[in-house]
Amino acid sequence: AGVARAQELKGPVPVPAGKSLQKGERTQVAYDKLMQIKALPSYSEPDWVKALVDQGKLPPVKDRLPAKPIVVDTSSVEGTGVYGGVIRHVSGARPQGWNWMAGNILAWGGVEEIESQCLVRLAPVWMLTPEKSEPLPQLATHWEWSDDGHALTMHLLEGAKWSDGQPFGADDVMFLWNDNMGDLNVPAWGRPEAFGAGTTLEKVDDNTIRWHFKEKNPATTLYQMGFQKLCPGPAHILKPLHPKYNKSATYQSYINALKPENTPVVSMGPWTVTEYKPDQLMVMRRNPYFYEVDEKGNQLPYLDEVQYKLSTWEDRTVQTVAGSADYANMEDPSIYLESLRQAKNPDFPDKIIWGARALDWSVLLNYSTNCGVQNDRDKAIRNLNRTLDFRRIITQGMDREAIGQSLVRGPFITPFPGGLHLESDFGQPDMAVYYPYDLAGAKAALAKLGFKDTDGDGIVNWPKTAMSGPLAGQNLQINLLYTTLYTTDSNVAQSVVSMMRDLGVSILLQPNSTELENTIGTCQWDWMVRRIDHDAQAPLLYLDRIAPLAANNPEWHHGTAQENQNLLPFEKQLVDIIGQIRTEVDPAKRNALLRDYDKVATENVYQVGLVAVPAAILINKRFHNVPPGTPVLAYGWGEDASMRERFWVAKQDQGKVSELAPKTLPGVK
Ligand code: BQZ
Ligand code: CA
Repeated sequence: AGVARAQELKGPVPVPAGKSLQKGERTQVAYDKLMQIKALPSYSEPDWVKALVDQGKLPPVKDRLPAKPIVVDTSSVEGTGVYGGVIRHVSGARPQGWNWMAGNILAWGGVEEIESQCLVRLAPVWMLTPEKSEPLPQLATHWEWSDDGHALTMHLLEGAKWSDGQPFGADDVMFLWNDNMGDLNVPAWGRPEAFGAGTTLEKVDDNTIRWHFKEKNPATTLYQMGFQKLCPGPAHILKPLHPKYNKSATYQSYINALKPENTPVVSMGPWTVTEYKPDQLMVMRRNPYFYEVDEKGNQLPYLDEVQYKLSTWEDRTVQTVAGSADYANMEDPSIYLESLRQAKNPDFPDKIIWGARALDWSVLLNYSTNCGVQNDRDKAIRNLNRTLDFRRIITQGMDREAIGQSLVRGPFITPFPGGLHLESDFGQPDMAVYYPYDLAGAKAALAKLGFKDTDGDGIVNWPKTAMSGPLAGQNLQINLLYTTLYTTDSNVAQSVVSMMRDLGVSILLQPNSTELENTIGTCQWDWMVRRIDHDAQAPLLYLDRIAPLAANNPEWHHGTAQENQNLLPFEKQLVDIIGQIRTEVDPAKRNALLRDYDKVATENVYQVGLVAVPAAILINKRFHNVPPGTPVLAYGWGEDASMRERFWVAKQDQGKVSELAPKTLPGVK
């Protein structure tokens, strides 16, 4: 209703369509073929690992594997691999520590997807055939709903072990749920409220857990049980360090309990970090207890080592193009043209797999009225951010075509109206309400809101009314937080400054060179440039991040431990739509509801979307089993969507890159 108010402004128009860059075949495999849970007659491992077994340094492979391992299909790619070889990654982030249950950042770039394994696996869902496109097994192998639709029983990988040989089981999951997610002093990635009000988790036995839901058939809950929410860490190590169980521990000591230099990291993943050199590199070696095998019983992974060079995100693309690294999500538009020019060279080292426009850059406006409000200035800015007419003005003051062309010329970038991604499984061009660039209208509407340049310096001044608080009469100046870890974020922030200046709004840049998550958690920011990517591409996995279901989300509207968010009327509508999605068993109806969500979110300019950008996977040609058509971002990032544990390198190519820690295993001396 309120949406029609800003009469000065042009009304919605269709979003300009983009040309698709995707081409080539796309892997398709049936759910029950991709992964099976079953015992095989015999198991194999690399010869040098077998030698360690023979020397008595490690139990035999069949005793290291679960009773029924996850048998992964290789026939839908190139087939059975050979052991050996290395993949070299680059990350622009740095590990904060290894306590992922307590929200530590491990280094991104696919590190978390190796170290933290979750109840279900989502990233490879993109390759499933449509008859059964659902979360895949990971630490939970199978599950069943009760007849009344209120309970979900999950069976865990029986007999699976952590990389230090200690048993994995229900206690690990219970510790995550009760003492991390359920403890507001721990900045966990997920909160119990996001699983529906009143949801509880019960340990049935060491290998079985049972969820109890107040709602009937919350089918989409399974999508919340994967990366990065339901990924237990080793309770046998962390429980004794948690303040609830250790009187001399504090929350701070618990959160930082596993320092980056504490290696080897204890993990359930295919490899684990065995060496860390700050600002230089991390080495990961194969985990001898990893729970997957191929159809022939060869324990995975095929590659013995993963290296992470610690550099910048842009350098990831540059090094992969140059052949000194092996994998990049090419996501920095300013170097697309140069990379594509080099790709014409016959010696170009990589395959290029283009994906959908799955990345976006947006400006988030802080809506929080209790979190991080330190004074009356903050209060006035938050209230302004919460005013729809103001958000319309800001969004229509953004020239998205110009921002896109300034990042990279050509057909790559399209305007992004905010909300969810149009190029996604559920997306349709007309689902978004898109308010076009209209500088004159935006200026007029700003004046009508009472903001006029009373002192002739080109910046509008706050009206002398109660809404302005201590800012009455001052220039309208807003702080804009952005990360300097990505060049694109810096470039976008610069564009926002100049466009807002044309509108008469002064922007004070707040560059941040650590992880934005830290500042987001404090709520001490006005506006922020943000790449939202996965939440908008695969919202089913992140329902808790796109509307205020719990106090810790969305990033731009937090509550506090004491007080929930003050929801705007349209946010209540969004929460309501998400409630319907949670219990909708029909995927087609779920998609329709996601489109309803998008309409409400964009009509109300929930965030100021700017540009939608396609990305490409660059991967060195020496790897086999890279699934054709792997998306950079769908149900997870390309690193996990491509299933690295199945990658292999032919013997004659293995010498091209040497291992840094040959023939070593984490924790085995
Ligand atoms: C991909 C990804 C894998 C996080 C991160 C980073 C964080 C966000 C996001 C991407 C990086 C890479 O993205 O840019 O290509 O390798 O790691 O985890 O942007 O700042 O908070 O959500 O995934
Ligand atoms: Ca002024």
